[in-house]
Amino acid sequence: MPTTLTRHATADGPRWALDDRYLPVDFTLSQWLALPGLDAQRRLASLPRGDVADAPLLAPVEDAQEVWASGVTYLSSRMAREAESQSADVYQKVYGAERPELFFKANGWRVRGHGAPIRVRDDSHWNVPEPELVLVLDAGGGIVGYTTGNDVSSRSIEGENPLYLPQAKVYEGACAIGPGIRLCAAERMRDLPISLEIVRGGASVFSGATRTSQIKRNLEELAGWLLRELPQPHGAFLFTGTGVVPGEDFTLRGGDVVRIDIDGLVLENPVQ
Ligand code: DO4
Ligand code: MG
Repeated sequence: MPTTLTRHATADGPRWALDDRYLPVDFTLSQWLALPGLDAQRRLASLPRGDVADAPLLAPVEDAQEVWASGVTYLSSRMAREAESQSADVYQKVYGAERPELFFKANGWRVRGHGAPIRVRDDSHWNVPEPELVLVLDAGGGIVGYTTGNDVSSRSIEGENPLYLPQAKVYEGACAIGPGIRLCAAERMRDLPISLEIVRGGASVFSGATRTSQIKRNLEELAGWLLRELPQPHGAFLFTGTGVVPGEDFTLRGGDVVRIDIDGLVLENPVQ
């Protein structure tokens, strides 16, 4: 069965590939994700495949997909936010509540791919990467695969007031996913290793790791909440929260390189 979908910048425009071979020019993620439950992987496997896909990688998302994120799904994320915030109880409440925290992160066209620069805000003095499993959902909310994501965030802006969350989380260069979409069932995502490494001037300045089994909620539950009153006819991407939080003395700097590895699917981005 096929395993990885990637998107490439060819001379004729963006083109999808499956396991390093181009799919037909008219293949779109939107159309593929629009048909929920019809054995998505088999439909892909039956498509003809062409030349080796050697054009540069793009983020594996189209303009039509929205990218959403869930938060405070790991205990470590709750603890870090409680410590930095003037309004600590909101994190405790949402961690224990039935309804998860969900927030809009990016339109597909704004997302950065593997190798593309990410950014920190000029008006924020405390900034971190957030390494996260990102679910790829079909139009029915079914989980068809995952990709590796970086929910780059301002801790100083969110810490000042939780109502500033959209400014802490949604700005140019704050969302990266890639390098491709690994096609697999949710069952295979329940205990994946996630690691984060930040390199500065050739030396590692932070490293940390967790596993997706530390997520407090199940993945189908998160997907279900997202689609509850918000149809996603072209499919959608859903970040599942971070479980790796650098210490309070750490902030990202221009020139850093952020490397996130989820079970071998490695997303690397320089900080602009
Ligand atoms: O509550 C703020 C955002 C949480 C988040 O992005 C995370 O836990 O990953
Ligand atoms: Mg996050």
